[in-house]
Order: sequence, then structure tokens, then C-alpha cells
Amino acid sequence: MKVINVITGLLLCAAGPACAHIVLEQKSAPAGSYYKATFMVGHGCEGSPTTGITIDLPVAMAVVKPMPKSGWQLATETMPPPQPMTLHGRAVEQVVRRVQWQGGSLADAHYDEFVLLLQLPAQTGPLYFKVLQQCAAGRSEWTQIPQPGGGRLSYPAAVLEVLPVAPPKHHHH
Ligand SMILES: [Cu+2]
Repeated sequence: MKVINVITGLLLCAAGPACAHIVLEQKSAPAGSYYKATFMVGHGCEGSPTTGITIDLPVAMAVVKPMPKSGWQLATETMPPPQPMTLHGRAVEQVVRRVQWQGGSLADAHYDEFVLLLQLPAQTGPLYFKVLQQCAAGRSEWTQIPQPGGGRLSYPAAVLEVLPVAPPKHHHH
């Protein structure tokens, strides 16, 4: 039975945009900018309602502000930044490395969003956010990162492309 469920899920996912996995609403943003990371949760785990969302931050960011959600308990884990960081001229002592919303219930038939305000790093390229989706029955780990030459991923991590900042325009007099 379990195998049949999994296959059905994959077929539904292959069907098109109705299967959204857990993805970011806005898929690119400039380096160093403030970015509203909206994680879209389009379904539960094999039909079971979502009861928890955990997001791992892929790199140290000076600003990580999760948006509270009514009916969900919000928790963060922090760590000292791996390299010295400043925000508004002051040293940052702790950065958020994990955010968790728990204790809610999002039916498989419904849709919801989980939001972080971030200040993106200066480095460009893809940032992969690993997301753990806990459900009343089971869990889905959206943690797969594409490899060169690899095939389609069943449980891809949410990805944001950090873009170069447009060079300032020079004024010639
Ligand atoms: Cu999906």
C-alpha cells in the first residue's frame, strides 16, 4: 500500500504546476538586499496534514526575522557567526541558523505560506534552503540539492538565486 501511495504522489507531482512541493515564491533577488522569503506549502505528506515546518538557513545572514503565524509556535536556533559580521555598524553576536513553526495543522487540501525576512549575503549564486515538513502521519524532507548531470529530484530543497548587484551608473560631465 505504501508503495502505491508513493507512486501516486509522484504521478500527481509530475502532472504540472498543481504539484508545487515546497518552493520560494520569488526565486531570485540581488545580493545584499532585504528579501522576503515566502515558502509556499501546497500539500501535506501523502495526504496527511502538515503540523510543522523547519527551515535551515544555508549561510550566516545578519538579518533573519521569521513571521509569526497564528496557531503555530515559533522557535529559532542561533549560533555565533562563522566570520565577523556587522549590522548598522555593530558586531552581530548571534545569527539564526534554523527556524521552526510547530503545533499548527494545515490540511492537505489547503495552502499556506511561511515567511522569513532576510538580508541576503554578498555572495552570488544559488542558496538552498532545506525544509523539513512534519505531518500528522510521517514527514517529508525537502533537502535534495541538484548535482551536475543528476536527474529530476523527488524532494528538492527550496532554492533562491542570489543575483549580482547592478553596477552603479557613472555620470560623465
Ligand atoms: Cu509536491
